[in-house]
Amino acid sequence: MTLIEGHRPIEPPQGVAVWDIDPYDTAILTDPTDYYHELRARGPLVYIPKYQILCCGRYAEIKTIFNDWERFVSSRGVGLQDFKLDEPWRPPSIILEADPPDHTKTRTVMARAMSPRAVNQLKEFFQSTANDMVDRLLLLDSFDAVYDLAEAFPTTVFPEAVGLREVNRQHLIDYGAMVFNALGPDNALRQRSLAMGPDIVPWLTEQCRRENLKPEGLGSTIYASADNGDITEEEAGMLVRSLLSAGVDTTVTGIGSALWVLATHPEEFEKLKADPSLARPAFEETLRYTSPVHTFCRTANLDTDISGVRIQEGTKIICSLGAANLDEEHWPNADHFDINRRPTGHLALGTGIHGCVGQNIARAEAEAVLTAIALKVDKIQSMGDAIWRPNNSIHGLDSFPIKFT
Ligand code: OVV
Repeated sequence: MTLIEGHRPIEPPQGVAVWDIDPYDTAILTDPTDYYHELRARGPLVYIPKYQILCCGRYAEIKTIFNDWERFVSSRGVGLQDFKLDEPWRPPSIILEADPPDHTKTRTVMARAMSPRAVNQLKEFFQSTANDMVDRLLLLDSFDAVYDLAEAFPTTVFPEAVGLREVNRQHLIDYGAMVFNALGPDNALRQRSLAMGPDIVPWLTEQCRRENLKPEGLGSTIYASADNGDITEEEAGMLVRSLLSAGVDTTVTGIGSALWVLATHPEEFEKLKADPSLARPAFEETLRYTSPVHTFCRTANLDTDISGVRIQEGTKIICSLGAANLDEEHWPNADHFDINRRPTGHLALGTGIHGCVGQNIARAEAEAVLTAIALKVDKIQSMGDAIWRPNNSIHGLDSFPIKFT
């Protein structure tokens, strides 16, 4: 059997719209809104000839798929490759790319390490770091929202929270980009990212070892779960790898997109300034409105159906979280950014057993940055064009010159 992008190609199921488009085209990855709209409009599921695969952009169906891990598994990979048929570029994640019961054990360890209590102990450090960073940026005539803040903040606080002894900011960013690009087709984005592997993967793997982690930190908390026998030493290293895979580019993108959306919606920034306690709801609405992780796939592990469509075992479904978060059927005035919306149930952090395990940390980081800005900055002035950085699974800025006054 000839695979396409590492999965078994399927025929279009009865009654499903065929749409001749490449969801991983750079033009769509950088500016996905029209694509999201048309994907939802064409039906609950759409067949994409280029990859002979199904794609889903509606809130209701994605919610169903994500909440049914028994039918729609993660262990066969959450990108286009089916790990049952094709070898992944790195040993699979033992939390992201796993199903119960294996997943249950690793998830429990990670949830404990990043519990609300553990994250509360980081909040003061996050806030003082954000305050200092914003104070320094206020002195500049202009700066890059991405390099100088959205990347600078998480790559300062997160490695410290994990307890990394050695920090290489660019390696952390590039590794995250690699992990997320690898979930897509073998296009230029994926190839260019994976080509960095030899420069980055050995370094990253080394930092996951117990002796390279400070005794205080999330990393060492995970290794404590090896000491008490919940997981093996090797599994602890793999879970630290998961922290570093999922914890950097995601928060960088969320914070960057928050800066973009506040700079381009000054009336919303005024609301935040009038009540800085809106920092969290403002971030939540940013997540809904911009969907930092735009796509994850699932694999049907049996013959089944969704909304009356027959799905064969082995079918990959591209789930467009970005489209679902703008679905007018679920969100009144979906394409309107409103920091007072309280968008409970958005899918930017997933839903179900694989819902973001680091969401407490992500929210704490963003809250610290947005609170500092709300209290210290009068205006976020755009000083040039926002440029987006295409990635097969992440939608975020590449650069955006701004000024704080
Ligand atoms: C949610 C997520 C994204 C990327 C990588 C991982 C998890 C991981 O476990 O490695």
